[in-house]
Amino acid sequence: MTVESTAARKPRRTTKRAGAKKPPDATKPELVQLLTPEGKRVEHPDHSIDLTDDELRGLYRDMVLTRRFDAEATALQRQGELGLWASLLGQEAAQIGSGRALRDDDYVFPTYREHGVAWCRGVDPTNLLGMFRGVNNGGWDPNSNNFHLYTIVIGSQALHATGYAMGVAKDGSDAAVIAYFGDGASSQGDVAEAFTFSAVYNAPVVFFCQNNQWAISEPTEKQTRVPLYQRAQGYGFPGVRVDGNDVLACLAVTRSALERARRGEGPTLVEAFTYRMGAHTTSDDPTKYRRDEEREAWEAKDPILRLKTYLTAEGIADDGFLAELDRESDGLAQRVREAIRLMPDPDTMAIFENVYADGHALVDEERAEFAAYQASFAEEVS
Ligand SMILES: Cc1ncc(C[n+]2csc(CCOP(=O)(O)OP(=O)(O)O)c2C)c(N)n1
Ligand SMILES: [Mg+2]
Repeated sequence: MTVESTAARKPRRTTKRAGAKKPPDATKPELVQLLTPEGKRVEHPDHSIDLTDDELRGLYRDMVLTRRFDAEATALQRQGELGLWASLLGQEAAQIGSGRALRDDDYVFPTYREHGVAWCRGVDPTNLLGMFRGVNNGGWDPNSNNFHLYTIVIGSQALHATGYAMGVAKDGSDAAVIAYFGDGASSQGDVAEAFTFSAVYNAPVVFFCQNNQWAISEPTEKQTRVPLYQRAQGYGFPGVRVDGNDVLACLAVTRSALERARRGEGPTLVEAFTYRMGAHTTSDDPTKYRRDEEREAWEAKDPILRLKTYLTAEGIADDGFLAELDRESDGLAQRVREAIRLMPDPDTMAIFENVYADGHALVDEERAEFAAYQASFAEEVS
């Protein structure tokens, strides 16, 4: 066979247009990345970003302060000041990138780990602590910052966000809504229903799934056979996987998903591929179900370190800026410690108080049962 005859039998290749997209390969998940783990800026054909030095330093500052606040909260739980804490360690870029993509009039429906998004919305961090101490009714006024209350019932806020987004569209506003949930939540029926409703009603909502690889002790392999972002295709809206440890990519991808929602083109699923570097909560011990090497591999992709490397290499952040940020970080830690020492102890009977406006027989029964249970301890001690 001659070279010519082989060539003649090959299918004709079309001329490659500049910017022409390759069809997605379901076996190879794409990952939008604009900043590599080594701190190098790279470009992506569909997502670009152009930020001022001030904005870049701002993203770094947000991530550093959020991590410091989170570390302080974990320590406060260990010191008996909080009943529980769910750390966001490792997920700072996913939360700050997406949080800074939002407009003030957009509305956020978080799960329980979105301390970085709360920070971006201007929710006072001490309110988060009050909620985990059990001394405020939910934590904050959702409408003050368009940041809904933390939602412990896994996946339910995807439906709340969808309904809210349908309402926003009916009002004729161009605000968008974002729902945060995890890889584990993606298996919930509520999330599937939210995907269906938002798609058929073209709701202006962004589903921001932080795939931190674990749902307590269940790995992502137990949630899905396909990369999570590909699920969107079956519902008829786009899905995109972004490097969740790359704050620039998270900002760019969330911005374009929000813009799409504003244009009335409906929902987008963003899968932020990241890692929960800490325990699920302070009640959990991850050494029981995952290997240290896994965490070490993700530490090399640390979201804060890679931005620091980039900013210092480019001369965007100097020693003076970093030293000032250290001081600000210490100040924040001191402020939250002082605030929590002023908070009262939780009233364990208070959980029965704000369930129904007019009371309820079942709640009364439960209150009485719990009071008797507590009294039984008092008798044992005396
Ligand atoms: C409806 C419901 N089922 C089970 C639980 C118990 N639960 C609390 S957190 C969690 C895992 C959630 O994992 P994921 O969605 O990946 O979020 P992550 O905690 O990793 O951020 C489960 C099963 C719950 N809170 N609500
Ligand atoms: Mg998870």
